[in-house]
Amino acid sequence: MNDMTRITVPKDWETDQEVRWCPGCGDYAILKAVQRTMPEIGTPPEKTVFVSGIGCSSRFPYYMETYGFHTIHGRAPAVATGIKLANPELDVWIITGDGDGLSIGGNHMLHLLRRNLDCQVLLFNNEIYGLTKGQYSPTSRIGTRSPSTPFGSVDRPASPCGFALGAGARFIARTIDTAQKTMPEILKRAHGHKGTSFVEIFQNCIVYNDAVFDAFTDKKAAPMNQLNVVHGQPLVFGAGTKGIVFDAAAMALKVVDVVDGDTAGLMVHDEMNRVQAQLLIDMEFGPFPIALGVIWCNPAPSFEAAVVEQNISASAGKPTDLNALIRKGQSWEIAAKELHAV
Ligand SMILES: Cc1ncc(C[n+]2csc(CCOP(=O)(O)OP(=O)(O)O)c2C)c(N)n1
Ligand code: SF4
Repeated sequence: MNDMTRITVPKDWETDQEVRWCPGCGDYAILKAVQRTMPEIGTPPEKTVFVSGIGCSSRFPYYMETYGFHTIHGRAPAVATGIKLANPELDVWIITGDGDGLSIGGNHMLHLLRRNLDCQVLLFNNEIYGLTKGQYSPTSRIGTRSPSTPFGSVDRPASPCGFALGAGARFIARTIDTAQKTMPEILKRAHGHKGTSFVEIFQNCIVYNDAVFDAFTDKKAAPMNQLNVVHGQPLVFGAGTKGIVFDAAAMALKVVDVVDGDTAGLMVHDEMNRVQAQLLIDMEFGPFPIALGVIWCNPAPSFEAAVVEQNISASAGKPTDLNALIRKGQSWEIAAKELHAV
């Protein structure tokens, strides 16, 4: 994050590139939300970089009027790390998919998160490989039929937020592509957080995995199936009729009825509490709603800040003669020899 602010409007963040997603793809709504939020964030486009890997979602940098890198599969974290180390003043956003970020790029994502590079990761989770025509991904549910799992997948899916928490992320949030009202606030919180901010966005792939999130995104189903967590507020859903308590004997969460709006005894969201974050992320959908919003936020020193500080202290009072440094110790000159005629 930096303090170089300039007034912009959403149009300033749009490019002249033809947007090449399928009509109805959830990626459009995310692009719209990001372009609407950037003016509020205030960093000018020339101080902003979008970095992606490979996938439909990873086409995102083409559509943002900022610096951008469409890199190689799963390697956006490596490129983003280089950018931030070279110029810590830049705002760096990583765009990735469940395949790009958790299959081929899972290892890189792990190290980005544990290092805590100051950047924002937006992981578009559509539970499928969209670009390559619908193969199952690490987040596909058991039984997902796809070209690579014609009889239904048998392996248990990974939870992006669970992975991020385990890897040491210090900011974890979850939202939905169509959540145009609440997503900007989450993006602003992610940007304001110093360190890696991990945001999972449920994104509908209308072509290869349509309606997979309908159980909680459908307008009618949403109130009973979405738990919007707010720091310092009791965990309430179902239009105020249901709440979450911590059953100390079972060491587990439990859904209870809220009678006459009495929320006493309900668990209160504490985004700095890691155990609570784990419990919210692990809630089994069905018996429990899905937790959305900022689930975990507990800042820690960022990677690039530590590297910059170390470089400054290591070089303090030392000569800045590169030539002398190269010639110090193990270096020698090769005497010119006459070559044999061929
Ligand atoms: C080294 C390498 N391996 C495999 C591929 C093929 N490939 C391209 S995108 C992709 C998966 C994309 O899935 P996801 O990240 O979920 O993005 P989506 O298209 O769903 O947005 C794969 C396997 C590739 N481009 N490069
Ligand atoms: S294949 Fe799916 S994810 Fe890719 S652009 Fe089309 S709808 Fe979107």
